[in-house]
Amino acid sequence: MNGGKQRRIQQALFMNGHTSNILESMVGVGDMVLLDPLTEEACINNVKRRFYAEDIYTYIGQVVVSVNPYKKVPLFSPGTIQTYRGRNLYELPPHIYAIADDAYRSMRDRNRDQCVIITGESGAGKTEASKIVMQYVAAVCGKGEEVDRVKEQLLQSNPVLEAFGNAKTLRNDNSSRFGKYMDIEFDFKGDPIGGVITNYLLEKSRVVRQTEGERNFHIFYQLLQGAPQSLLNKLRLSGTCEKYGYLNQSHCVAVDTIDDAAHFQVTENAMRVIGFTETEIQQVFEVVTAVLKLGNADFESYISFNGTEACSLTDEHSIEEVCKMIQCDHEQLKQALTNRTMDICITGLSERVVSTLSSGQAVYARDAVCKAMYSRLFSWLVGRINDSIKVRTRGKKKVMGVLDIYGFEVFEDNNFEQFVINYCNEKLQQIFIELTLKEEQDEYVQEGIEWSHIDYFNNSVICQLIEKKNTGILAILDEECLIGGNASDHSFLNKLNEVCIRHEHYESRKKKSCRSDKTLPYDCFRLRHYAGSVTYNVQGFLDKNNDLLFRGLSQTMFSCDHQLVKKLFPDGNPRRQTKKRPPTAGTQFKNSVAELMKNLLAKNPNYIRCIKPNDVKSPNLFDDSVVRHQVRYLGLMENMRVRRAGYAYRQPYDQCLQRYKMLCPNTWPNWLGHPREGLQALLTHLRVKPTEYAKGRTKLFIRNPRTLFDLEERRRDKMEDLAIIIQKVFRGWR
Ligand code: AD9
Ligand code: MG
Repeated sequence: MNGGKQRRIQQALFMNGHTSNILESMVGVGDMVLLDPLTEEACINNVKRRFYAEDIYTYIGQVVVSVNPYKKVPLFSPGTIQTYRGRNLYELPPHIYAIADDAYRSMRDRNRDQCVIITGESGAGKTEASKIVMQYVAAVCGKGEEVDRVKEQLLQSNPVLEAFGNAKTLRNDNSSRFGKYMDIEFDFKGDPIGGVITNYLLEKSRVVRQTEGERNFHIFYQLLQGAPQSLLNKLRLSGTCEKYGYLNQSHCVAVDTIDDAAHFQVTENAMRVIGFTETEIQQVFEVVTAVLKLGNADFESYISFNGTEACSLTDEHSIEEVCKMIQCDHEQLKQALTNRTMDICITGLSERVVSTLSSGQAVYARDAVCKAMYSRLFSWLVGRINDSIKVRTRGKKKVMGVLDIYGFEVFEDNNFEQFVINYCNEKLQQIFIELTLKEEQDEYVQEGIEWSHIDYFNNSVICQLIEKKNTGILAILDEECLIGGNASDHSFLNKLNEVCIRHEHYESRKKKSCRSDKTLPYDCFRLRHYAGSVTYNVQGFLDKNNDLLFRGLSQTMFSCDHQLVKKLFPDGNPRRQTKKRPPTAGTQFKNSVAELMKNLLAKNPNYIRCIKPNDVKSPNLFDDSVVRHQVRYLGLMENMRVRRAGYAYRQPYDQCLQRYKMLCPNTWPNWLGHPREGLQALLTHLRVKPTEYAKGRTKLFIRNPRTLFDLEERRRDKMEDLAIIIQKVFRGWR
């Protein structure tokens, strides 16, 4: 290492409070490719030692492994951001800042669109990591009034979406109950000019039901605990959360780690920064309140004059406040909740038939409209944020995408929601395999580099089981939904068992109780996911996949004079009625995930693999078995082996020679022969050992990051020397 370089690094490390760098780490190794021996035990011990030393980040080549510290660690500050700014990846201790910097500069200087893919199970730290990436990028890119406004809007989208889309679960007090992909768009200088957020399937069943110990979405508690009295009066909200059926059933209202009242201020302020008008903010809270109050409507059954079961509101006044708030006709809403209107086609003629609902069916209808209202509000919020942050200038954009999607989930009782969440995680694992394990090995073969294959589990077989046309689980589910009539969750399971039973990742669990309440035997099936086996309870699969709202209810909502509610139910417009069935929830999800994969594959990926140190959210416990499980299913060992056996860096000959040609008198200023020979001359001149590199058909491969690091340093020194010479020449001219 030359003196200048060493000084610079020491200075940086000193500023950062670190005593070591990636290559000479005091606590374990910073890049696990350097582990010796390369075993699972060594890997776990390494991250464990680093976790206890508050070094939560470790690399595997360019992949960042991040262990959730469950406490504030002194790794994040404006000073540390400046330390990492413009540095090479291996110069400083591992950090998300380093990967964010590398991605940002690669986008800005080399015109390569980037994406940051953050994976890991629920509570592993994905959402926090995504915010750290965004904060870093906001801090290092340009400044100026307009740029600062855009940055602030992009950053403030987080608290709004978290308030409406996150909730306390048993796994995580701030669990994302929706998937989020955000493209941040930059101009040619690398200044942010806007962005686009795509949201994926909100877990809307949470609006009406939560498991014991979990909560509804944060915003309900924020509003009740934090809204000023004047707003509460306007919304006619009084009393505590316990008063509302949608909040009191899970016996969990206050959470130690959450200050709902303070968060309300943050949410409201963020909405203002993004550009929501006061009227819009008021309307949003009216919709939230309407959901809460409608949830308290109750029904009692009676037998109607023609002998069928019917029901009425237990308390006629219970929907009065809701109707006033959303400006809805009281009688129409009452009718829509207690009756169902259907157009039945008899001998070619369409006839309208009205049937009464039992109290159970009315509760179902009430819950359905509340779920629809809330989830559509959420999508509207995303759309509204996008309107504010959308790029208004023309011209070529550079893009950096950040993906933070719900992590792999296994509960005691797993439903349709867990099924789609876990499917999405399978797909993400699939691109990780495609891009880091498979592609890397394929490239060595293509380039003719000597290579012994490393085995890994390719989960495409599980993705196929779920998404295959006609015979995949989602297709079978859709088929059952289309049949209507006698189709049920049970008949769906029968079909699954017929078609999938021989699949090595499918197991029938028919007639076995799979609920914690063992008195209720429900039908289940079990999938062997890449991350572990999960038993799914099929109850509700058809209903959730169908995702249909009785037409009377959507029409009632459309007929409201409340501007926002009306906007949320365009399907209730009698003039827009179509006979065409909307795609099912499963199919919509599958299509949007396919779109996401296409989008990610078109960009240069950067990975953050998040690990949860224990299952009890403790900052002082590193549970080996909990971590071992994650190390296995994240495929970290395979990742290390491929990386170790392979080469850290590769570049086409011509580009590589262009970058380093000034380091050798034979190649500077121009090399007239083949770039491959030019590079050979350069490497010989620099005395790089032949074991350190390999020459492929079109690219040069460099084995060790240190070699690359050294080349970069020499280049930087040379550029400084050249700059001084040029300055002198200019001065001489003057
Ligand atoms: V889920 O799939 O949305 O349920 P995530 O997103 O993986 O999950 P999240 O980022 O929400 O997990 O982290 C869970 C909690 O761990 C946070 O609320 C913090 O309390 C804690 N955490 C995570 N990362 C950090 C960190 N870098 N520093 C301090 C952290 N605390
Ligand atoms: Mg999250």
